[in-house]
Amino acid sequence: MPHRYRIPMAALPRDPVELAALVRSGDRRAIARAISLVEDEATAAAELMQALWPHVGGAAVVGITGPPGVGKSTLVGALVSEVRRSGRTVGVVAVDPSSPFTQGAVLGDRVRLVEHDTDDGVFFRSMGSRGRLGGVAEATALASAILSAAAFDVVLIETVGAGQSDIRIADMVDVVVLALQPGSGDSVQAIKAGVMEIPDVVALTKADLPGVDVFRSELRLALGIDPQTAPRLVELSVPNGQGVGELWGAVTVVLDELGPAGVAARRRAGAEREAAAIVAARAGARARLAIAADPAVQDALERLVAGELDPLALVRFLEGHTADA
Ligand SMILES: Nc1nc2c(ncn2[C@@H]2O[C@H](COP(=O)(O)OP(=O)(O)OP(=O)(O)O)[C@@H](O)[C@H]2O)c(=O)[nH]1
Ligand SMILES: [Mg+2]
Repeated sequence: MPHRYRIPMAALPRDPVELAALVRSGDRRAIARAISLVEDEATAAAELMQALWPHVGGAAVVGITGPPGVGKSTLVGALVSEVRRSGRTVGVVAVDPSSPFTQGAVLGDRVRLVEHDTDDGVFFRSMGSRGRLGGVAEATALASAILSAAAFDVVLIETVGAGQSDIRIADMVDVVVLALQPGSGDSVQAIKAGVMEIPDVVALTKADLPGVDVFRSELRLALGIDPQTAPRLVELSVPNGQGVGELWGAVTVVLDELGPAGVAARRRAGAEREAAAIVAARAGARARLAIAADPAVQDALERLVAGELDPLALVRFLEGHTADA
Protein backbone atom coordinates (compact mmCIF):
# COMPACT_ATOMS: atom_id res chain seq x y z
CA MET A 1 0.00 0.00 0.00
CA PRO A 2 1.45 3.35 -0.95
CA HIS A 3 1.45 5.99 1.72
CA ARG A 4 -1.34 8.46 1.56
CA TYR A 5 -0.56 11.84 2.96
CA ARG A 6 -3.46 13.82 4.22
CA ILE A 7 -3.14 17.52 4.54
CA PRO A 8 -4.56 18.38 7.96
CA MET A 9 -7.42 20.82 7.78
CA ALA A 10 -8.94 22.88 10.54
CA ALA A 11 -12.23 21.37 11.68
CA LEU A 12 -15.33 23.28 10.65
CA PRO A 13 -17.18 24.92 13.53
CA ARG A 14 -20.14 22.99 14.91
CA ASP A 15 -21.91 26.17 15.84
CA PRO A 16 -24.27 27.06 12.95
CA VAL A 17 -23.77 30.80 13.46
CA GLU A 18 -19.99 30.40 13.15
CA LEU A 19 -20.49 28.16 10.13
CA ALA A 20 -22.71 30.83 8.59
CA ALA A 21 -19.94 33.40 9.02
CA LEU A 22 -17.53 31.09 7.20
CA VAL A 23 -20.09 30.53 4.42
CA ARG A 24 -20.35 34.29 3.96
CA SER A 25 -16.57 34.54 3.68
CA GLY A 26 -16.79 32.12 0.76
CA ASP A 27 -15.10 29.19 2.51
CA ARG A 28 -15.74 26.26 0.18
CA ARG A 29 -15.79 23.55 2.84
CA ALA A 30 -18.18 25.61 4.93
CA ILE A 31 -20.47 26.06 1.93
CA ALA A 32 -20.40 22.33 1.22
CA ARG A 33 -21.16 21.55 4.87
CA ALA A 34 -23.97 24.09 4.99
CA ILE A 35 -25.63 22.54 1.94
CA SER A 36 -25.26 19.09 3.49
CA LEU A 37 -26.98 20.33 6.63
CA VAL A 38 -30.04 21.53 4.72
CA GLU A 39 -29.97 18.44 2.52
CA ASP A 40 -29.92 16.17 5.58
CA GLU A 41 -32.53 18.33 7.29
CA ALA A 42 -30.21 18.58 10.28
CA THR A 43 -31.54 20.48 13.27
CA ALA A 44 -28.66 22.94 12.89
CA ALA A 45 -30.04 23.91 9.46
CA ALA A 46 -32.71 26.14 11.03
CA GLU A 47 -30.19 28.22 12.93
CA LEU A 48 -27.84 28.28 9.96
CA MET A 49 -30.54 29.61 7.63
CA GLN A 50 -31.63 32.18 10.20
CA ALA A 51 -28.07 33.49 10.36
CA LEU A 52 -27.65 33.48 6.57
CA TRP A 53 -31.03 34.80 5.44
CA PRO A 54 -30.31 38.53 5.91
CA HIS A 55 -27.44 38.06 3.44
CA VAL A 56 -29.37 36.13 0.81
CA GLY A 57 -30.66 37.80 -2.32
CA GLY A 58 -27.69 39.39 -4.03
CA ALA A 59 -27.24 36.66 -6.62
CA ALA A 60 -29.10 36.49 -9.90
CA VAL A 61 -30.72 33.05 -9.78
CA VAL A 62 -31.26 31.33 -13.10
CA GLY A 63 -33.06 28.01 -13.59
CA ILE A 64 -32.20 25.71 -16.48
CA THR A 65 -34.91 23.12 -16.88
CA GLY A 66 -36.03 20.72 -19.58
CA PRO A 67 -36.65 17.08 -20.39
CA PRO A 68 -34.00 14.43 -19.66
CA GLY A 69 -30.96 14.46 -21.87
CA VAL A 70 -31.65 17.67 -23.83
CA GLY A 71 -28.26 19.06 -22.93
CA LYS A 72 -28.92 21.02 -19.72
CA SER A 73 -25.68 20.03 -17.99
CA THR A 74 -23.69 20.73 -21.13
CA LEU A 75 -25.35 24.13 -21.33
CA VAL A 76 -24.76 24.87 -17.66
CA GLY A 77 -21.08 24.03 -18.10
CA ALA A 78 -20.82 26.40 -21.04
CA LEU A 79 -22.74 29.10 -19.16
CA VAL A 80 -20.35 28.81 -16.22
CA SER A 81 -17.45 29.59 -18.56
CA GLU A 82 -19.44 32.44 -20.11
CA VAL A 83 -20.28 33.97 -16.72
CA ARG A 84 -16.68 33.61 -15.57
CA ARG A 85 -15.46 35.34 -18.72
CA SER A 86 -17.60 38.30 -17.74
CA GLY A 87 -15.72 38.40 -14.44
CA ARG A 88 -18.59 37.20 -12.29
CA THR A 89 -18.59 34.25 -9.89
CA VAL A 90 -21.10 31.44 -10.20
CA GLY A 91 -22.53 28.71 -8.01
CA VAL A 92 -24.35 25.73 -9.52
CA VAL A 93 -26.95 23.42 -8.01
CA ALA A 94 -27.73 20.41 -10.21
CA VAL A 95 -30.74 18.36 -9.18
CA ASP A 96 -31.50 14.72 -9.83
CA PRO A 97 -28.17 13.11 -10.61
CA SER A 98 -29.47 9.88 -9.08
CA SER A 99 -32.21 9.48 -11.65
CA PRO A 100 -31.63 6.57 -14.03
CA PHE A 101 -31.63 9.02 -16.91
CA THR A 102 -28.65 10.89 -15.64
CA GLN A 103 -26.02 8.20 -15.16
CA GLY A 104 -24.07 9.61 -18.06
CA ALA A 105 -24.58 13.16 -16.97
CA VAL A 106 -23.08 12.50 -13.56
CA LEU A 107 -19.92 11.47 -15.34
CA GLY A 108 -20.31 14.49 -17.58
CA ASP A 109 -20.62 16.71 -14.51
CA ARG A 110 -17.36 15.32 -13.16
CA VAL A 111 -15.57 15.84 -16.42
CA ARG A 112 -16.87 19.34 -16.65
CA LEU A 113 -15.99 20.04 -13.04
CA VAL A 114 -12.34 19.36 -13.70
CA GLU A 115 -12.31 22.34 -16.03
CA HIS A 116 -13.33 24.66 -13.19
CA ASP A 117 -11.71 22.65 -10.42
CA THR A 118 -9.10 25.18 -9.47
CA ASP A 119 -11.36 28.18 -9.94
CA ASP A 120 -12.52 29.70 -6.64
CA GLY A 121 -15.13 31.66 -8.55
CA VAL A 122 -17.09 28.49 -9.30
CA PHE A 123 -18.87 26.20 -6.88
CA PHE A 124 -20.72 23.13 -8.06
CA ARG A 125 -23.07 20.94 -6.10
CA SER A 126 -25.21 17.98 -7.16
CA MET A 127 -28.31 17.22 -5.13
CA GLY A 128 -29.70 13.73 -4.81
CA SER A 129 -33.42 13.51 -5.23
CA ARG A 130 -34.54 10.64 -3.04
CA GLY A 131 -35.48 9.97 0.51
CA ARG A 132 -35.92 13.48 1.77
CA LEU A 133 -38.84 14.50 3.93
CA GLY A 134 -38.90 18.17 3.06
CA GLY A 135 -38.40 17.24 -0.55
CA VAL A 136 -35.78 18.05 -3.08
CA ALA A 137 -37.44 21.36 -3.91
CA GLU A 138 -36.86 22.71 -0.42
CA ALA A 139 -33.27 21.47 -0.29
CA THR A 140 -32.59 22.99 -3.70
CA ALA A 141 -34.05 26.37 -2.77
CA LEU A 142 -32.02 26.43 0.44
CA ALA A 143 -28.81 25.40 -1.35
CA SER A 144 -29.41 28.22 -3.79
CA ALA A 145 -29.88 30.63 -0.88
CA ILE A 146 -26.63 29.42 0.71
CA LEU A 147 -24.74 30.11 -2.52
CA SER A 148 -26.34 33.54 -2.66
CA ALA A 149 -25.28 34.26 0.93
CA ALA A 150 -21.78 33.09 0.00
CA ALA A 151 -21.82 36.06 -2.39
CA PHE A 152 -21.74 34.28 -5.72
CA ASP A 153 -22.90 36.74 -8.34
CA VAL A 154 -24.89 34.15 -10.27
CA VAL A 155 -26.58 30.95 -9.15
CA LEU A 156 -27.55 28.38 -11.77
CA ILE A 157 -30.02 25.63 -10.91
CA GLU A 158 -30.34 22.64 -13.24
CA THR A 159 -33.48 20.55 -12.87
CA VAL A 160 -34.85 17.76 -15.01
CA GLY A 161 -38.41 18.47 -15.86
CA ALA A 162 -40.96 19.13 -18.48
CA GLY A 163 -43.00 21.52 -16.42
CA GLN A 164 -45.78 19.90 -14.50
CA SER A 165 -44.94 17.24 -11.94
CA ASP A 166 -41.45 18.46 -11.19
CA ILE A 167 -40.20 20.88 -8.64
CA ARG A 168 -41.59 24.31 -9.34
CA ILE A 169 -38.42 25.90 -10.58
CA ALA A 170 -40.20 29.16 -11.38
CA ASP A 171 -40.87 29.69 -7.68
CA MET A 172 -37.21 29.62 -6.74
CA VAL A 173 -35.43 31.44 -9.55
CA ASP A 174 -35.46 34.90 -11.09
CA VAL A 175 -35.23 33.72 -14.70
CA VAL A 176 -36.38 30.42 -16.22
CA VAL A 177 -34.57 28.92 -19.20
CA LEU A 178 -36.31 25.95 -20.80
CA ALA A 179 -34.01 23.70 -22.82
CA LEU A 180 -35.56 21.73 -25.67
CA GLN A 181 -33.86 19.74 -28.41
CA PRO A 182 -35.18 18.82 -31.84
CA GLY A 183 -37.83 16.18 -31.27
CA SER A 184 -39.03 17.49 -27.88
CA GLY A 185 -42.55 17.34 -29.30
CA ASP A 186 -44.20 16.45 -25.99
CA SER A 187 -42.97 19.67 -24.43
CA VAL A 188 -44.16 21.69 -27.41
CA GLN A 189 -47.59 20.08 -27.00
CA ALA A 190 -47.53 20.91 -23.28
CA ILE A 191 -46.76 24.54 -24.08
CA LYS A 192 -49.56 24.64 -26.65
CA ALA A 193 -52.02 23.05 -24.24
CA GLY A 194 -51.08 25.62 -21.64
CA VAL A 195 -50.11 22.99 -19.06
CA MET A 196 -46.50 24.12 -19.13
CA GLU A 197 -45.58 27.51 -17.80
CA ILE A 198 -44.00 29.74 -20.37
CA PRO A 199 -40.32 30.27 -19.62
CA ASP A 200 -38.43 33.53 -20.07
CA VAL A 201 -35.99 32.04 -22.53
CA VAL A 202 -36.16 28.89 -24.63
CA ALA A 203 -32.82 27.29 -25.43
CA LEU A 204 -33.12 25.23 -28.58
CA THR A 205 -30.28 22.83 -27.85
CA LYS A 206 -28.44 20.53 -30.25
CA ALA A 207 -29.21 22.80 -33.16
CA ASP A 208 -26.59 20.81 -35.06
CA LEU A 209 -28.94 17.82 -35.16
CA PRO A 210 -31.14 16.99 -38.13
CA GLY A 211 -34.71 18.12 -37.74
CA VAL A 212 -33.85 21.46 -36.24
CA ASP A 213 -35.65 23.41 -38.97
CA VAL A 214 -38.93 21.58 -38.46
CA PHE A 215 -38.60 21.82 -34.71
CA ARG A 216 -37.85 25.55 -34.82
CA SER A 217 -41.07 26.12 -36.78
CA GLU A 218 -43.11 23.99 -34.35
CA LEU A 219 -41.63 25.85 -31.44
CA ARG A 220 -42.21 29.29 -32.93
CA LEU A 221 -45.80 28.35 -33.61
CA ALA A 222 -46.34 27.09 -30.06
CA LEU A 223 -44.63 30.05 -28.43
CA GLY A 224 -45.69 32.84 -30.72
CA ILE A 225 -49.39 32.84 -29.94
CA ASP A 226 -49.07 36.03 -27.94
CA PRO A 227 -46.02 38.01 -29.06
CA GLN A 228 -46.23 40.10 -25.88
CA THR A 229 -45.47 37.12 -23.70
CA ALA A 230 -43.44 35.05 -26.16
CA PRO A 231 -40.10 34.07 -24.64
CA ARG A 232 -36.80 34.67 -26.37
CA LEU A 233 -35.64 31.75 -28.47
CA VAL A 234 -31.92 31.05 -28.72
CA GLU A 235 -30.42 28.24 -30.78
CA LEU A 236 -27.40 26.46 -29.43
CA SER A 237 -24.83 23.92 -30.44
CA VAL A 238 -22.46 23.76 -27.53
CA PRO A 239 -19.88 21.46 -29.19
CA ASN A 240 -19.68 23.99 -32.01
CA GLY A 241 -19.48 26.90 -29.61
CA GLN A 242 -22.73 28.31 -30.98
CA GLY A 243 -25.28 30.32 -29.03
CA VAL A 244 -23.93 30.29 -25.47
CA GLY A 245 -23.01 33.96 -25.41
CA GLU A 246 -26.33 34.79 -27.00
CA LEU A 247 -28.21 32.75 -24.41
CA TRP A 248 -26.46 34.45 -21.52
CA GLY A 249 -27.20 37.75 -23.25
CA ALA A 250 -30.89 36.86 -23.39
CA VAL A 251 -30.90 36.01 -19.68
CA THR A 252 -29.19 39.30 -18.91
CA VAL A 253 -31.78 41.21 -20.95
CA VAL A 254 -34.59 39.54 -18.99
CA LEU A 255 -32.91 40.53 -15.72
CA ASP A 256 -32.30 44.08 -16.93
CA GLU A 257 -35.89 44.46 -18.07
CA LEU A 258 -37.15 43.20 -14.73
CA GLY A 259 -34.84 45.46 -12.76
CA PRO A 260 -34.55 45.14 -8.98
CA ALA A 261 -38.25 45.86 -8.46
CA GLY A 262 -39.31 43.26 -11.02
CA VAL A 263 -37.01 40.65 -9.52
CA ALA A 264 -38.34 41.45 -6.05
CA ALA A 265 -41.92 41.13 -7.30
CA ARG A 266 -41.13 37.74 -8.85
CA ARG A 267 -39.51 36.54 -5.65
CA ARG A 268 -42.50 37.67 -3.66
CA ALA A 269 -44.92 35.97 -6.06
CA GLY A 270 -42.87 32.77 -5.87
CA ALA A 271 -42.91 32.89 -2.06
CA GLU A 272 -46.66 33.51 -2.16
CA ARG A 273 -47.25 30.46 -4.37
CA GLU A 274 -45.10 28.39 -2.01
CA ALA A 275 -47.05 29.74 0.95
CA ALA A 276 -50.32 28.90 -0.78
CA ALA A 277 -49.08 25.38 -1.48
CA ILE A 278 -48.15 24.88 2.18
CA VAL A 279 -51.47 26.27 3.41
CA ALA A 280 -53.37 24.16 0.86
CA ALA A 281 -51.54 21.01 1.95
CA ARG A 282 -52.35 21.74 5.59
CA ALA A 283 -55.96 22.55 4.77
CA GLY A 284 -56.24 19.33 2.77
CA ALA A 285 -54.94 17.28 5.67
CA ARG A 286 -57.36 19.03 8.04
CA ALA A 287 -60.24 18.46 5.63
CA ARG A 288 -59.53 14.73 5.40
CA LEU A 289 -59.52 14.48 9.20
CA ALA A 290 -62.72 16.52 9.45
CA ILE A 291 -64.48 14.35 6.87
CA ALA A 292 -63.40 11.17 8.61
CA ALA A 293 -64.84 12.49 11.88
CA ASP A 294 -68.08 13.89 10.46
CA PRO A 295 -71.02 11.42 10.70
CA ALA A 296 -73.16 13.41 8.23
CA VAL A 297 -70.46 13.27 5.55
CA GLN A 298 -69.80 9.63 6.25
CA ASP A 299 -73.50 8.93 5.92
CA ALA A 300 -73.65 10.81 2.60
CA LEU A 301 -70.72 8.77 1.30
CA GLU A 302 -72.48 5.54 2.31
CA ARG A 303 -75.58 6.67 0.41
CA LEU A 304 -73.48 7.54 -2.64
CA VAL A 305 -71.99 4.04 -2.73
CA ALA A 306 -75.43 2.50 -2.11
CA GLY A 307 -76.88 4.37 -5.08
CA GLU A 308 -79.16 6.57 -3.03
CA LEU A 309 -77.27 9.80 -3.65
CA ASP A 310 -75.82 10.85 -6.99
CA PRO A 311 -72.46 12.65 -7.26
CA LEU A 312 -73.99 16.04 -8.03
CA ALA A 313 -76.30 15.73 -5.05
CA LEU A 314 -73.27 14.86 -2.93
CA VAL A 315 -71.51 18.03 -4.11
CA ARG A 316 -74.62 20.11 -3.28
CA PHE A 317 -74.81 18.46 0.12
CA LEU A 318 -71.11 19.10 0.84
CA GLU A 319 -71.31 22.71 -0.28
CA GLY A 320 -74.30 23.36 1.94
CA HIS A 321 -72.81 21.35 4.76
CA THR A 322 -69.45 23.17 4.74
CA ALA A 323 -71.23 26.52 4.35
CA ASP A 324 -73.17 25.71 7.55
CA ALA A 325 -69.99 24.72 9.36
N1 LIG B 1 -25.09 17.08 -30.92
C1 LIG B 1 -25.14 17.71 -29.76
N2 LIG B 1 -25.13 17.00 -28.63
C2 LIG B 1 -25.20 17.65 -27.47
C3 LIG B 1 -25.28 19.07 -27.40
N3 LIG B 1 -25.35 19.42 -26.11
C4 LIG B 1 -25.33 18.28 -25.40
N4 LIG B 1 -25.21 17.20 -26.21
C5 LIG B 1 -25.17 15.79 -25.81
O1 LIG B 1 -26.41 15.38 -25.27
C6 LIG B 1 -26.22 14.41 -24.23
C7 LIG B 1 -26.92 14.83 -22.99
O2 LIG B 1 -26.33 16.02 -22.53
P1 LIG B 1 -26.48 16.51 -21.03
O3 LIG B 1 -25.87 17.86 -20.97
O4 LIG B 1 -26.00 15.50 -20.06
O5 LIG B 1 -28.05 16.62 -20.94
P2 LIG B 1 -28.94 16.88 -19.66
O6 LIG B 1 -30.15 17.59 -20.13
O7 LIG B 1 -28.15 17.53 -18.59
O8 LIG B 1 -29.30 15.42 -19.22
P3 LIG B 1 -29.99 14.95 -17.86
O9 LIG B 1 -29.37 15.74 -16.73
O10 LIG B 1 -29.69 13.50 -17.83
O11 LIG B 1 -31.45 15.22 -18.02
C8 LIG B 1 -24.73 14.27 -24.07
O12 LIG B 1 -24.30 13.14 -24.77
C9 LIG B 1 -24.19 15.54 -24.68
O13 LIG B 1 -22.89 15.38 -25.19
C10 LIG B 1 -25.29 19.80 -28.63
O14 LIG B 1 -25.37 21.04 -28.68
N5 LIG B 1 -25.23 19.07 -29.77
MG1 LIG C 1 -27.89 16.99 -16.54
